[in-house]
Amino acid sequence: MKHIYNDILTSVSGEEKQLAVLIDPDKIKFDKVSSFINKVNISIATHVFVGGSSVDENATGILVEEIKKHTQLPVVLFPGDVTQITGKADAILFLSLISGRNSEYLIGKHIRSISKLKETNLEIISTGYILIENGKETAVERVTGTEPLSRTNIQYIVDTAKAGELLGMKLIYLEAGSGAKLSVSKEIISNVNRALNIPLIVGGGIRSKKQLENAYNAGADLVVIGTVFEEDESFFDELKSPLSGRHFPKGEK
Ligand code: 1GP
Repeated sequence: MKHIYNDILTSVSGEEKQLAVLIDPDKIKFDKVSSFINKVNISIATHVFVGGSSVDENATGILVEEIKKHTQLPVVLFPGDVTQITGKADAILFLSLISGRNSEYLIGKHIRSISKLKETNLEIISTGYILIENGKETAVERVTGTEPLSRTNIQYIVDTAKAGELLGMKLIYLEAGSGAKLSVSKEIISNVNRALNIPLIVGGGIRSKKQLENAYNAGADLVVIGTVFEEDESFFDELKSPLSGRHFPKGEK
């Protein structure tokens, strides 16, 4: 059943904060998947995202199949390319890189994905993907050949997110980039959240419980964390009890 987006909406209106653990198929050892997912299961994580900037063809399908053997959490594709589409997942973030001006990542790859998507039963969730500068070059920049948005031009970031919503996108994802030096600032998150009527995802460079709480308190509805779990699985131990997170109203501007 295709209920993942509705579940996100329900959590947002119930003021529940959500956490996605991002697994990059190129960075996890296959024989470690079950123990890793067991840690995800006893943490506050609500979703498993799977994807990366450059992933070997077929690696995603094999990995998702293995993940699903060990968890009931929804597995959502966060693909860097068409080759990462697999019907073994539950849903896909159908990402359009609206911070960039590379037509391939705005619409081109999407067209080429249709024949593959038609063979799956994936829930397809249209997502406006916005890359924010973080102090060092990210894989997204390199792979897509696009410039991130300046962290200081907050109004432009807000307007980009709002344009995505008005184009009919169902989620906005503010991305600082995997392993970012600077995560997306509280000021950016709160201003974008206030302008939107749709859920807001934030990711990139979040490495501590404090940063996670800050993102929630600024208005992030769903936070994505990858790198810190790859480097130190003991971080899961800090994420076993619910985190505090104030709720900020949407659609104020
Ligand atoms: C990257 O937003 C995600 O696309 C997660 O970033 O790996 O820095 O947690 P990290």
